[in-house]
Amino acid sequence: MEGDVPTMLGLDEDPWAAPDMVVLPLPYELTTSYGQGTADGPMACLEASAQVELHDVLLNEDLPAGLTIRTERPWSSDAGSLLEQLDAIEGYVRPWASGDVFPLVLGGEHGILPPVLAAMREHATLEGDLGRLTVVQLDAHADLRSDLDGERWSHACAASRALDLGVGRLIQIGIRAHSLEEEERIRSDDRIETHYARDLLSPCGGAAHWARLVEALRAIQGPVHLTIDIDGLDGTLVPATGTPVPGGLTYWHAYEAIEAVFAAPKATVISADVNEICRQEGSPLTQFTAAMLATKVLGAHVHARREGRWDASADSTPGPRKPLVCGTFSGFR
Ligand SMILES: [Mn+2]
Repeated sequence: MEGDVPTMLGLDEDPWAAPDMVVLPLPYELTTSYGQGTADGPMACLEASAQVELHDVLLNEDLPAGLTIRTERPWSSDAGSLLEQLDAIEGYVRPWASGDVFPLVLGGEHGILPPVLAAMREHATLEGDLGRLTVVQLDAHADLRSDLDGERWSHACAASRALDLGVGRLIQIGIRAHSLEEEERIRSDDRIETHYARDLLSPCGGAAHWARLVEALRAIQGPVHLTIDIDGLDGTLVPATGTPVPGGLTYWHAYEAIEAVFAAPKATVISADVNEICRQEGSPLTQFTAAMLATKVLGAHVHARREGRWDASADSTPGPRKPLVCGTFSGFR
């Protein structure tokens, strides 16, 4: 790989090979409200990924398991307005959305979700209609506010804006910090199914709640986007993320949720993101945890391919792909 961008898992990459999986570093930080540092998060995660074991127990082979992973140049944009930046994110992801490659986005704040989904509308299984898509969200926060301090495109509104774009179903896991407005939205919008951390991790009934959730994940049908806000994990595991929250998922909860979604016999996970990654100083724990989850996503994807749950619908184009010009978000002006 040219330049100073580390590759996913520290693998040697041939930039001219046709990729099966693409890792898209998306250092976007415009509206993060509390912590700082999501812009550097994707780089920190890629660096940490070199220390992650290549072995996934689902595969009898080390990653990349005979497939090709490409780490793209990080997203950047000098667009002036927030909406133009969201357009630029959509344009950065779009070349990887046609269905020949599995895209894994490393963020960046959760505000990347709407433009990533807008790009994925081009996927062959969606044919432009996000109503067919199920979004599975691991998160401490519901991200269902209508706005945060007047900003509709804040990371605190990511799930609201995804639903505005027409997403058919939203399954939330690990939620434990939300407003009354968000709770009312959860109750009134039948597209939303929220599994609260207090139920999933209850000292008495937690295991039964968790088993029901895993069953629900395995019953999903159709195309899925998996969005993992690392603050869905307990704050002790990701202390450097923008808003770490106690009372969250263990590593094994997140791991099992990822495996369950990819193992759903009637679903295809078409894309994923791991977001709100920040570089932790003095210990690599936050970025290493993010890298472990990102690697689990790739391993689960490879396994799904082997089980016939990935239909590469177009021939993969070798070589680099240029961002496309997209205008979904500036159209909201
Ligand atoms: Mn979030």
